[in-house]
Amino acid sequence: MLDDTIIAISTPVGFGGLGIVRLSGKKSLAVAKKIFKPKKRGTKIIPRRPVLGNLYNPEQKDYFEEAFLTYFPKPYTYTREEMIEISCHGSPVILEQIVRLGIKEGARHADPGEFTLRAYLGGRIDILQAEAVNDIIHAASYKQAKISFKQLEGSLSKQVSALRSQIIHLLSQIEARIEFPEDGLRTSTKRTLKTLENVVHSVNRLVESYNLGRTLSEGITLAITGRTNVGKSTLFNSLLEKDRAIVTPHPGTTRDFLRENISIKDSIFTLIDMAGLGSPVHPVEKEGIKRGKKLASQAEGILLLLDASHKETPEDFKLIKRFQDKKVLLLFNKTDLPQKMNTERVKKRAEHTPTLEISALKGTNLKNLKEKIHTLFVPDLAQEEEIILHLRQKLVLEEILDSLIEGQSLLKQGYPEEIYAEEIRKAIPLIGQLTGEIHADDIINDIFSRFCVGK
Ligand SMILES: Nc1nc2c(ncn2[C@@H]2O[C@H](COP(=O)(O)OP(=O)(O)OP(=O)(O)O)[C@@H](O)[C@H]2O)c(=O)[nH]1
Ligand SMILES: [Mg+2]
Repeated sequence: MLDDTIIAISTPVGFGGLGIVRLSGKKSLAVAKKIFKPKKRGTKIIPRRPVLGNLYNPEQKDYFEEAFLTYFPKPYTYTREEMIEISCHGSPVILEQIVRLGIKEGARHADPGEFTLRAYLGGRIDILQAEAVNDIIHAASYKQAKISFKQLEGSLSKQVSALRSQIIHLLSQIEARIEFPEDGLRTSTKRTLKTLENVVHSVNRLVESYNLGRTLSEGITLAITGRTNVGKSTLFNSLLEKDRAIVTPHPGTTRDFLRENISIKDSIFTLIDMAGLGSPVHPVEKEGIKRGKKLASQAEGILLLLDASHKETPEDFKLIKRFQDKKVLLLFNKTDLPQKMNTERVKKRAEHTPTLEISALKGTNLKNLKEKIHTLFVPDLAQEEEIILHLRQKLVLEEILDSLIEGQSLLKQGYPEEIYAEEIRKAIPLIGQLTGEIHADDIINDIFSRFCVGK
């Protein structure tokens, strides 16, 4: 499979200032030379230096576009193979023509992610780094992009490899005890247990970091909730800066939920507008409320809206209580109207819940609201902490954790070395699976099928 030469458009589908076609494989330069002619006859193609020329259609014996060609000789390329980049106008018609002609001249159309797959198969990056490539492209926030960049540079791979060394070291200690029980090599069980504890701790931290990783890569879900008519949909629209949800003066306007993304600073949030949590009059409203409650309970954060132009009611307190175990921002809305609500009393009942007075209709305090949403709901990252962004990685790490914990427990119960070493040893191939050193076709296919063609 690695014998052939692949070609694909690497820039997004559509019109653009520039478009890039890439080739990778032995015949890259030969294929490119058939369809690209330097402006100045006889110009030498020097590695890594763009050459200006014209694109040539060998079938019609005609030129059809101006382009830059850059030749990257192996092995210092993205794929570790010979590579060519053709950069021209971002016209889908022209880009597709280049690919078609390239195929005519002996290249094959690349599969999704095949350039990166080749980088992996060529040993330039491991699977963790390949996943990071795709994460950078699809980053939901600047923060996540930076994490992925570090992982592409190998930060996570290094940590995993340190983990493997620790486990191998531990196993060799145990094995020495098995083979030379009488020797001076005897390490105390206590010391083995201590090392094992450290390893368990670091694997566990990685597993737990996935919660944060998921939030960073998928965005943070915020449910806008409250009683009917308090201004949820108005706030939803104001935050989105578009007239997305229907707003009317009648309670029970929103029934189905709406979901839209906004970005605040470096992070993406998914806002959900939903039916007001009141006493339903209509069966549709009832269903809407049921769904709303479920969405609110699953959301990472709650924007709980109260109407400050009305006196507080027992239902308001009930809602505050319902969400007391969640991350809540309490919003007093309609502050442009004469205030009837005793906000101090409500704040007291809401205890430590942060609050803000706004007018969703007039846009008052919305800037502060965005600031507050960011500080409250975006998790803080310690710079040096590694974050897992993929469920796949988390699941393998959990299996590693299981085997280590099982070994730990057998050791504590006084089982012989052979028995608990066996459990700990199970972690080694799992680490190989995590980094892609152990090649499993279905996993590899699954990972690369999520890539764009041309990457
Ligand atoms: N004066 C004033 N009116 C507002 C404000 N926010 C919303 N309203 C009005 O309150 C009414 C209800 O607003 P919606 O945004 O539909 O309220 P909702 O909470 O989505 O209502 P349901 O979907 O029925 O639960 C509309 O007439 C809005 O114009 C505000 O900040 N100030
Ligand atoms: Mg509504």
